[in-house]
Amino acid sequence: LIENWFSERYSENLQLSFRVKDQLLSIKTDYQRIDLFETYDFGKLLSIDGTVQLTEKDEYIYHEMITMVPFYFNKRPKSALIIGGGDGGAAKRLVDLNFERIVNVEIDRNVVDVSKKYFPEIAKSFDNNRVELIIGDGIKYMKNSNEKFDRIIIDSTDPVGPAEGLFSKDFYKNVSDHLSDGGIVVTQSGSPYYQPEALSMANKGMKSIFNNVLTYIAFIPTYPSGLWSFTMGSNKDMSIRDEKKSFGKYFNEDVLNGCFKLPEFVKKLI
Ligand code: AG3
Repeated sequence: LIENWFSERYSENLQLSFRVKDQLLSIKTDYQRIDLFETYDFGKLLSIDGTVQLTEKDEYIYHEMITMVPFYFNKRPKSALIIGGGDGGAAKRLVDLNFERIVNVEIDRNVVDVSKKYFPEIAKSFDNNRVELIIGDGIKYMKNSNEKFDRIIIDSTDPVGPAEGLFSKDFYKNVSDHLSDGGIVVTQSGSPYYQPEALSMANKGMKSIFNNVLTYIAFIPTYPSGLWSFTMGSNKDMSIRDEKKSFGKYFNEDVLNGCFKLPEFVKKLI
């Protein structure tokens, strides 16, 4: 009996394996390798360069947390820029949160095409008339545009390869120039357990540019260690506004209030 498995390697000695029914796609693009699997436990799974990006079953956790947490801070935001996020999962949540203008800059057209084909429920956000999809380099886009946004969401891969620059101080300076008054940037900042340098890099970079920086965590079963971090920054104070909170499948008001309570080893990284 032959069984097929997809594994993401976390270290020399540890990997997470998903038993798969089928491999639906494997392509090498100008930027990265993209694989698509039909798994037993998590539905379709998209991986980039061997790392899990999203699965049908648990994508809601990451996408709710990267959009809904910063949404409830400060004045109600109306415009957002997403860097990365070519699957459309972040854009979808912003549409649901009634953002009026959403610009999504994804470097690799293939990520969008693959998502449209295999995750149509998620990628349909790109058909919404409030969403503008731009295929291009987020770093260049920031340099050439002078539009300001209420939220900037950096939905990147790990800080190796094409996404490395998205964790740098220079990039955060550009981000800062594109935030409206009281605007907030948020980035995924890796697994505090397996990628402590990603969290430290995001924090250090943001603290050198922004007056206020906050880190929060979520449980994401298909990412390294399951414990995932996000880091947000602003030049203004950040506080949760008084408004009735809606909830998702993971996000609710308790999660919003609790996700900033960090374990000691995580605090030491920031
Ligand atoms: N963005 C990337 C999460 C990084 C996952 N890293 C890993 N598995 N080593 C998620 C893309 C979803 N829009």
